Amino acid sequence: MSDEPQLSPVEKIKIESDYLRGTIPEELANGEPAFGKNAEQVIKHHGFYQQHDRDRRGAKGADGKPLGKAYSMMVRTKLPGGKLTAQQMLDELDLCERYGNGDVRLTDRQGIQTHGILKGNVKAAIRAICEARMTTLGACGDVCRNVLCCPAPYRNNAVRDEMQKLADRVSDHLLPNTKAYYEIWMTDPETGEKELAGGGEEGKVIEPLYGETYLPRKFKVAIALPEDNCVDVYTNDLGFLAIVEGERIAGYNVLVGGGMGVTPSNKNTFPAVAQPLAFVTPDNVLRVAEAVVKTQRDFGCRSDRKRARMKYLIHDWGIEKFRAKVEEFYGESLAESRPVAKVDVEDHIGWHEQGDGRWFYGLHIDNGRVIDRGGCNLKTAIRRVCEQLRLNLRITAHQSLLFTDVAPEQREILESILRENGVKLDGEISEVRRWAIACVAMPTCPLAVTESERVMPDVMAQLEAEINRLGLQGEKFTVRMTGCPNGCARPYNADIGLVGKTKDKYTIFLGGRMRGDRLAFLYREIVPLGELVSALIPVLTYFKHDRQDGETLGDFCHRKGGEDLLAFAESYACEV
Ligand code: SRM
Ligand code: SF4
Repeated sequence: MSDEPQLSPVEKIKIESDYLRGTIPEELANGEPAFGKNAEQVIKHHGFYQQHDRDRRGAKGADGKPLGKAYSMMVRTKLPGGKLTAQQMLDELDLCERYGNGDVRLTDRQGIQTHGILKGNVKAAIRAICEARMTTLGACGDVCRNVLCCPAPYRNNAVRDEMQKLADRVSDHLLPNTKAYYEIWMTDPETGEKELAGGGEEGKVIEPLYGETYLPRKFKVAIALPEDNCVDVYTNDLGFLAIVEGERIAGYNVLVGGGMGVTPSNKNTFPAVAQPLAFVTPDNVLRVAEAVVKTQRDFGCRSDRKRARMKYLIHDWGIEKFRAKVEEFYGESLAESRPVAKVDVEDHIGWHEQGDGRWFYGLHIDNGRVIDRGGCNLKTAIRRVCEQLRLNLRITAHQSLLFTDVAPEQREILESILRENGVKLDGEISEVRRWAIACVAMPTCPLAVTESERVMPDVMAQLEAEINRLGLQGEKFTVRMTGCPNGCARPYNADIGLVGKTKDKYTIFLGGRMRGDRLAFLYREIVPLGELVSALIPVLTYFKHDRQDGETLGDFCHRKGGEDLLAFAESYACEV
């Protein structure tokens, strides 16, 4: 018997799928409400997930019999650097109304999700996205996902435009090459004609970069500036931190091995922040990206999907061995990373001059949900802005939206459309809410063990009241909540991370920071939802009284450490 570890079942499914076709075409035509087990894995590579409505779990019909799972699909649009036009946003809004559950969800990777699409409508939905000149290919699956990039459209120097162009180039370069996507989704159902030519040329190896089994796991790339790490570059498998000299990009520090997911039952899993690998000039970014991808492709773990992300390969090998292998693929040795003075973060909310006579407006959106509810007609407002002003848009990695290229005379119109629809402007949103994000969780995420997005507004309201009482409303810190330990809202490098642990109970992490380059530590476990804010009050009180000059909440918690914070919390409890 061979000593080679057994391939995980998903690896076999990928091999048998014939470059991501699998049984999708047949299953699209079989009239069933759901895809089968194997196809469920393959569809992810086409940019959608099979889900079911967890609020309806266990529901019974009038005859008292269980109704069974209410299946639907979540389709994710990939937008490198978060860029889209007014028309593309309108197309997404039409799509969610025609085929989905009526709202769209901006993600913390600058993408758009539509939930609730029935299997019978998924082809029409993906076609509509492609016809709007967007794609879902590579939005999910074991390939390079949406490439993040700072969305701020400052035009007074070329730096940010160059980074956005790079995001497009990296995204194109790492795009799967298979024709399956176009065959399945873009073939005219009546004529059988293919409307878009895609995939490899005849006679060319189908997937020259990925091969037939693609990558061992998802692979994430981000591009940031040290003075504006708004995309949380350190949580990505591969990061590019631009080194600017004068008004031009001299090159990029290459960071590797970030990732947030943890499987509590597997002690060999952990979150990690990316570490420096090398410095490359702009013309070598694609080459080095390819070399890193090939290293993960050939040496990443394919037997255990819980340990298949690149962070584990780097952990097991050490950075030196990893660098040596990347250099082999790269074809020469890599230069050392350049020193970085200071990493900072902007959220780009509010009005900003672009530097070309125009403006952009950053609109905070609570947890990225674009919906009309509770007197706030956000979806209607965004629709009207797009129809009337035809502005360009960019999604931020904080689940919010920038309206860009606003002419001075359009500023007032934009604000009045938002106000008329009950949408709060930047000055009306607290600092803590501005920086907070939550993952989707219930009712669509199959992996959620607790609520997240749906309870976050309430947690925020409680926290805002306490912060105001303590006079800390000017403080800038991140609160991030997830409904399970997979870490979709990046809670493990935040000032405060609230991670769903078991039904209605959370683990509190403290001591990360906005810069995103440090992991938080576990502070308290199994805290009921209703006690989360009261568990944080002693920490905030201690911070208020014992912080050093200019110290942030995350830095304070990091300096004090868990034991000290817990001891203070105990004495605080005795006093009140
Ligand atoms: Fe995520 C899986 C939602 C960003 C780590 N994530 C999922 C799924 C697809 C559940 C599933 O596998 O069936 C969730 C769908 C819920 C739903 O109903 O919509 C989901 N992830 C999200 C989004 C929508 C969260 C959000 O509220 O914005 C984000 C979509 C981004 C996008 O446009 O592509 C999202 N996920 C992230 C991030 C943050 C990031 O990438 O910057 C992470 C942490 C970084 C990382 O990858 O390590 C993240 N998601 C995961 C993991 C853990 C991966 C791991 O290595 O262990 C899973 C579970 C898995 O892959 O098995 C997961
Ligand atoms: Fe689902 Fe967990 Fe991700 Fe939240 S963190 S969206 S619950 S997988």
